[in-house]
Amino acid sequence: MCTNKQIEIVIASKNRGKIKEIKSILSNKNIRWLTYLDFKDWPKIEESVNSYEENALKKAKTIANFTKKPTLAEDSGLEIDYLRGEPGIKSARYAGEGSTDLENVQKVLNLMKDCPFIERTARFRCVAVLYLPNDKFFMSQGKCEGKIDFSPNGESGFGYDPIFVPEGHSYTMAQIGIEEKNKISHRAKALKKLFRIVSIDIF
Ligand code: ITT
Repeated sequence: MCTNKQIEIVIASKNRGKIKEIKSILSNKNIRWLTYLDFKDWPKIEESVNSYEENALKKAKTIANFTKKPTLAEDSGLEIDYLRGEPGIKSARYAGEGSTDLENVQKVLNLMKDCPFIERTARFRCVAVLYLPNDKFFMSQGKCEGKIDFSPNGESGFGYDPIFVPEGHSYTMAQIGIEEKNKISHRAKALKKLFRIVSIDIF
């Protein structure tokens, strides 16, 4: 049954770029968002290198158990064919623990300096999980195909957006802006699918 009641959902992420996009993608839902800024003693979550699914579920479950509220998490990454799928699950820390977005981007560009444009195919992937306090959870995924540019361009977004040119576009994700990104991104696809599945259970 669908009602108009507002529900609280915690976003289990410390990535401000992600948080902003999640809120914007789901802005048509009647949700009061909570983040790590609303809680004391937020747990530190060690991510594995096994799969996006395992990481997304671990983040959502840990924070749902901590907050006792419905919790949304996602794990995402950039897979580059020339680099045999790297940085993939290691995307956030590709240039080492604590690395910045710029350092990660620079590492990719250095490794790809001899790669011609035609072979620069890549995709962003996202696995999203909504975990409920009754231990029921929902999972979905999304991907966005594209190519890796030769140099960074654009200011919006985060992570690898300045070097990722989505399929069908001539500009990078950081140049097309958040509104356009949220129509085509891996995150938008995963979240829209997820909320189509869960809306009957939580709203
Ligand atoms: P949380 O675990 O706290 O959510 P995180 O940044 O560590 O934050 P992930 O482990 O899922 O999250 O790593 C995702 C990384 O993949 C992210 O830090 C970027 O480097 C990259 N990435 C994912 N989605 C992206 C996007 O839409 N645009 C650019 N880069 C993205």
